[in-house]
Amino acid sequence: LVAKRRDDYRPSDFFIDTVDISFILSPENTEVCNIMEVTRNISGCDILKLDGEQLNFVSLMINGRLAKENIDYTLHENGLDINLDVDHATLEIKNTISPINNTSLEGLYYVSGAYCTQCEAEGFRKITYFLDRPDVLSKYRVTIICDRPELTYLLSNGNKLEDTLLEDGRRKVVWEDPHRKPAYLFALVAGHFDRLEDSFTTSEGREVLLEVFVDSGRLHQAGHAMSSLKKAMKWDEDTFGLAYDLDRYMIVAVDFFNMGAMENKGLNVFNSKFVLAEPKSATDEDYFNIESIIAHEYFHNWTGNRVTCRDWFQLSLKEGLTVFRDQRFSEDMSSALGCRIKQVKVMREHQFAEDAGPMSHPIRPDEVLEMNNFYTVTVYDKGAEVIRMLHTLLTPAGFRRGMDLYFARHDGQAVTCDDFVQAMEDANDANLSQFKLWYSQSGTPEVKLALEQNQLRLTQTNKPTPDQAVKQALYIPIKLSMLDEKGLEHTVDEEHLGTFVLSQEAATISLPERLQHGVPVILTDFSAPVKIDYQYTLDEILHVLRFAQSHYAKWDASQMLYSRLIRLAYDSNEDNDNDNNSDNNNDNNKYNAGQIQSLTNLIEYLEQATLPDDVVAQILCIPSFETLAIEYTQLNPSRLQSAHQELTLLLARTAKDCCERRLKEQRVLPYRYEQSEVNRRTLFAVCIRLHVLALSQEGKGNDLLSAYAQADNMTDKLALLKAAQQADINAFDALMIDFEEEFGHDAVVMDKWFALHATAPRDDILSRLDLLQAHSQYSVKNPNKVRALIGSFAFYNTQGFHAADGSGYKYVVDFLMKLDAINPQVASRIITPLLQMNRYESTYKSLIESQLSRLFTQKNLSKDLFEKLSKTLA
Ligand code: HT7
Ligand code: ZN
Repeated sequence: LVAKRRDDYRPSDFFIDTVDISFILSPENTEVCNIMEVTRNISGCDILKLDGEQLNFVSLMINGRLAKENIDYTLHENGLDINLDVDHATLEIKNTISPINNTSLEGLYYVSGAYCTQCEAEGFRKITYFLDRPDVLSKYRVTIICDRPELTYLLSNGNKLEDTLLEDGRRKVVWEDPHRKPAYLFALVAGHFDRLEDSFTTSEGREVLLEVFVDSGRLHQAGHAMSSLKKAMKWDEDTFGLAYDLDRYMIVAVDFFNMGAMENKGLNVFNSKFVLAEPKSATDEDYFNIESIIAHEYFHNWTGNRVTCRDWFQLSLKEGLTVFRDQRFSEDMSSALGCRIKQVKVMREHQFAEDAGPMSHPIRPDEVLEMNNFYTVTVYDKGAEVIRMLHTLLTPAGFRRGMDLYFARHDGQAVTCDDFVQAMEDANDANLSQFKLWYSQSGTPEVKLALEQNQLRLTQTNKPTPDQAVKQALYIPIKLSMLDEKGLEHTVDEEHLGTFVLSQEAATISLPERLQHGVPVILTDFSAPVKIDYQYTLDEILHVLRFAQSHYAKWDASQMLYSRLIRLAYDSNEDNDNDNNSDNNNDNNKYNAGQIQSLTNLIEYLEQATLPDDVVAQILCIPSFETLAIEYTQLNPSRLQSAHQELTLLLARTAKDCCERRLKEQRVLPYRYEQSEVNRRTLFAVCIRLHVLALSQEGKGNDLLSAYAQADNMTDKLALLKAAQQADINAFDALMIDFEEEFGHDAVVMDKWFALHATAPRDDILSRLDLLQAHSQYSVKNPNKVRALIGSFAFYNTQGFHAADGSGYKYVVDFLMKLDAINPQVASRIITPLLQMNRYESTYKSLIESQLSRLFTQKNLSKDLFEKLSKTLA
């Protein structure tokens, strides 16, 4: 197994100008006939090396002549080498594939009565022999022939040219895509669907037919996806001047899909959980995600499809940029603050951990063994943060100028991240050479802040990561201000724009006298993807909470306070672990009066301030276990879990009256997905959870069952279920039975049920997981089910997964041994929490290590797991 390196990029020896590909569909044996016009690109090259995997070769014709094996071509495990010493040729390749046996869900697969493709990154080579690389752009004509009349739709990219019933009763449909595209954007879907139709007239006057295809009986759940699509189309015209370029835009929702969605040209394929919604089955979060993912795939039409990646190392060119675009869209459509907090949580909970682990890589990786392993939070979310910094530094108008130039220069091309930054530089007459280090340097920078009499001193540290020993100083925009003793806020950067750029290892900012005892408000809005180190006292944190003007800064202060208190409890648990006589039961013992008072002060502030519901809700949320874990070395997960639980209980007691009052004040209206109602329900969810916890500590129950029965929507139902799961296990069991009775038939909703079971803190969790794997709705071949059950357990059931006897680790590894042979891509996602092995205390580390070593010796291990295990165990 040899990794590919970014530096080894060479242009393709040949191009494929046109593809005329026909499919005679059959689940066991689909016949593929692929006619290509090929042009030589590099003179002197006389072998055309086509990629091909898991294909049954039938025949090859070169310019109408039947080619002979070992004379005209050679076949090998990964493709077909054709001797071709000409500048142009027409090739006709026939092969067969077996979609029903394709459980990897990459290439063409057949499941639940429908055919579907997934070609990004390198799946087209599982359909036919091809130059399966993103810098080979071709025009496609696709013919689909099917002998099953019950498959109402035979779809592919572009415009439909023909739809005929053949004399033998088979149906033939022909599609043509006028835009040149890389093979990864090819799609074919054939199945029986219900169809929702609408239209959109673009700013250029094009009348576009919009179609959403869903499983039959689900049409009433497709409306939100359709209206999200129209909003996205309008937003991209208004914000970036980008209009749609085909007469038809199709979205198909399927139950079996490895990822969230795929931006195939004109024919997006979606995981059904990111399309289907109605109030009784989808939460506010589902509504939000659907809107943002529909937009994300739509935005790819320009950032990814019209201008694509030269090679897969450039993935962030399209993904970081498109995530940034969908984030801006969501900020405009809903609550900008709520969006930003969600984004920051993803960075702190997942991306920082990836950067600190064995898979650490820059947003533009240098070395890749299995490309599917690099669709990561680093490439996507840190990539979007890098684009966001450009947006901040160049201003929105400057950023737009850069985008305009990027499209003017590169429409129809396959380009690099450097090309993108060059357009930004040229359009703004800016020098971004140091900024570009963000593309090549991995790891999370730490910025230390010190208040030294008359100045603020900022120092950045970029620690070595497993992939890169040497680091350089980055160009870091830091939103920064100072609060004086009275709570007045002042800018302190030289230009007084509120953003200080730290471009060297260290820098100082001088402070006027009145600020020399002030309190810094730092990294507001998470202006750069860095960690901040400043030793606030608890009172200083409360000062920021009370007086900072930005709601983001207030929320961040609350998170600092909670993290600090959890650290205190963690350290005191360590003392107690070493002192067996101590009384561990009273949580208040972990804290002194001043520390308890800081929490009381926080609640008092919430009671007297008039903050919007969503801000209050966010401030009442303690950082997740995973977010906190990244701050610890030699982590003892069970001790951190106890410390987290202790603070949660203390917060529930402290906030009891506040939550009770806010719950009473709630004016419940029939469900509408509308921001003020979303904020109200978010606050309800947080308050009910804390309230039930507070009552359970007093030995009192809460009538969750009747509240659940009255809830008219899934958001409130799930809030009540989660409250019960954390505090009242009897009510939880009863509600889960009720839930299953009501929603047992709905695959998308049942994923929530599986996830709730998998994250329940109970001692018999492993036998529960066994039972759940035998449930009629569960299938190991369905990625949504695997993620909901085993993924949720591994990622979020801290107590069960980190059981001191190692049984949780063993359970997951046993499962991965089975899953890897079925679907390596999904196996490679589920393994993520185990990759953090080196950050745990030695007992936990060796328990994980022995399980991973066992997995590593498994026969026929996939490339996906091999790459991650070899780095982790190195
Ligand atoms: N470009 C698509 C995502 C995709 C993907 C995601 C995770 C693992 C493998 C993958 N192959 C393709 C969807 C998108 O980003 O819009
Ligand atoms: Zn994307």
